Amino acid sequence: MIDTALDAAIPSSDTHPELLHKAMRYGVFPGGKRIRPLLVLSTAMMVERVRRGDSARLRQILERGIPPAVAIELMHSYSLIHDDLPSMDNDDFRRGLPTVHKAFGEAEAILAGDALLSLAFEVVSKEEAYELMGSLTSVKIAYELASASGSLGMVGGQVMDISPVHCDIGVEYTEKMSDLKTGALMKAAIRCGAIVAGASSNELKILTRFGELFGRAFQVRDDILDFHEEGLLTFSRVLGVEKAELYCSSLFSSAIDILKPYEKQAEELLWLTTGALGFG
Ligand code: GRG
Repeated sequence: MIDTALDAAIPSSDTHPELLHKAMRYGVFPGGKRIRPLLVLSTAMMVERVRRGDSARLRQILERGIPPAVAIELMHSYSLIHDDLPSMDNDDFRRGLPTVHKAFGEAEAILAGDALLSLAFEVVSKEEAYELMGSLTSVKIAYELASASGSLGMVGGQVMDISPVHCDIGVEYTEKMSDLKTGALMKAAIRCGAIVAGASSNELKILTRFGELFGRAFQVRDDILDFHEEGLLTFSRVLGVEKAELYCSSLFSSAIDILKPYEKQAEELLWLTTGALGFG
């Protein structure tokens, strides 16, 4: 569902300007794990099940969740394209393929990222989307995306990551950086799922806390897996791999504890959390 909707959202490779659309598609397909859109949809299903949860309603909720799910993956794809650029991480490969700037040139990669970011907002605010989600929900989703990705969110975290660091930088800095760079978009994915399914303010609060724990644990897990990569600001470096593993387990347990009262109603979210955080 997610890939079909992503494919429909991005202009075809033979639409002018062809090279730009090819580069945008190259950054999105075949893609990675699609964790953020899965977070949107799994959270929306949980909230709907708590409310009523008959299968017709669940199908409707999944449909409503598609615009935010697509938008968040477009935003994630833009961030990875820009993160790989020579002025940032300077990576030649991503997901086993040459990075977008290696395949299409730096200027085209910058512009493909820019266009994917704009497209994310187009997807959640066009008529089709606000008719499906309701116009107030559409505005709320746009706000979640904007605030999570800006200077107080993902871009702010990226700035912390690339700024010259001192050797005494510790856990607190790494936590703040990770919460912004990686966590903000994950938390937004969960909040978007909750909002699109009409969560109460208490449910939104609970799920926001879950999102914070998920995002932090995801970054700790990623740092443990990437231990051998260059870079000072990773949890496995500031804590040591053993402590980082314990930290990841404790964040995972706290996240699961939040979902436990929901049991079967949170089935997909429990499955996704266990797998994505490496406890499957
Ligand atoms: C350039 C504005 C800007 C932001 C970049 C997200 C990010 C900020 C940088 C990515 C650097 C990185 C590898 C961070 C570790 C956590 C992370 C976001 C990993 C990649 O996410 P996955 O595992 O990727 O969901 P896939 O390939 O599955 O889509």
